[in-house]
Amino acid sequence: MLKIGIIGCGAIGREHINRLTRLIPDAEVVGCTDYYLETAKKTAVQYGIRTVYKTGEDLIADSEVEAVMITSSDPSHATYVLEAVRLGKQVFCEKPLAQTTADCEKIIAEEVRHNKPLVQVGFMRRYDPGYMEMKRIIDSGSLGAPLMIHACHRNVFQPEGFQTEMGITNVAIHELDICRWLLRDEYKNAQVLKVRQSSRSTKGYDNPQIVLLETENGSRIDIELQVADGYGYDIQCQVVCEKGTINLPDPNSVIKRADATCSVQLLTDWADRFTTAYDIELQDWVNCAGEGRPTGPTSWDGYVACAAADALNRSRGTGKFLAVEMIEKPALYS
Ligand code: ISE
Repeated sequence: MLKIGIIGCGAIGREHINRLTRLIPDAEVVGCTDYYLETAKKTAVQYGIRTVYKTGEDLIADSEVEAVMITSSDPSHATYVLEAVRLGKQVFCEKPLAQTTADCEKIIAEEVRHNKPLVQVGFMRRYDPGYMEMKRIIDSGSLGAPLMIHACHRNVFQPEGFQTEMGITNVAIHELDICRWLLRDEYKNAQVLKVRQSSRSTKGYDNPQIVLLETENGSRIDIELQVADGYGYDIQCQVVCEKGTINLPDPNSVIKRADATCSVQLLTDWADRFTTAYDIELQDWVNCAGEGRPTGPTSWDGYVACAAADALNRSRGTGKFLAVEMIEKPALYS
């Protein structure tokens, strides 16, 4: 039984608590905390969690907590991850791992000091059956080398306080991880473009943006990023290979024929799109972290996505591709 403490009881935190308590028999959520203590208390009552901690640091320090799940606000992730790793605890951290590459490097240095990976980053798309099948086909070599990826990440709306840079660090970060995973390749250069703006872009942030990436092997990736599309939550991905193309399937949906129209309902909430992936991801983390050997996306993967996001955000308005700068990969992650 893996005893887990959760830092952050917002939307994704409660989703994960729900999964851990209802679907995963080998997991026990023993404690929780939140920036808003009332939220933590309510969550504890709802899920029968016995301890509510005043701070994330208190939760991490308690010897009762074997593994820490971090689902707090993006800017708070790095401090909690670092502290938990310092104490040698298993960590699951929602994306992004950190806001800066400097913070990712501190986490990596701490894992190197322990001589083992302790962190799994919440890049759940790697567990999505659609993406997994795409990867299987690419890895089989049956379609030849992958040459390009065309992807779209479209959200219906964003909460108050959303900023242009978050389009990369909070939203397109999923593509920054999944594209290099699909291609087994690393990023060389990155550029973000501001294109004709949607009339729905009234809140001061860029929408849409186009993300362009070039890999070490010369593959090209373009990602259309809409953070307020007004019609649905729509994730598309096409990999163009030498002998054919592979497309991410849309989620299953009933096809309705009525009023001389054939229609398929689209999702609107991102939390509903990758539910199977989240289920598999958490089960996998509990199995592997319980045995002290997490096998999912590592701090290094979190770092690479952060380095690419950094280059993209720095490139905005320059009209240039910028190099994705990274430290040498420690042997630990090979
Ligand atoms: C959210 O955290 C996600 O993970 C979604 O995939 C993304 O579309 C959304 O914009 C993020 O806030």
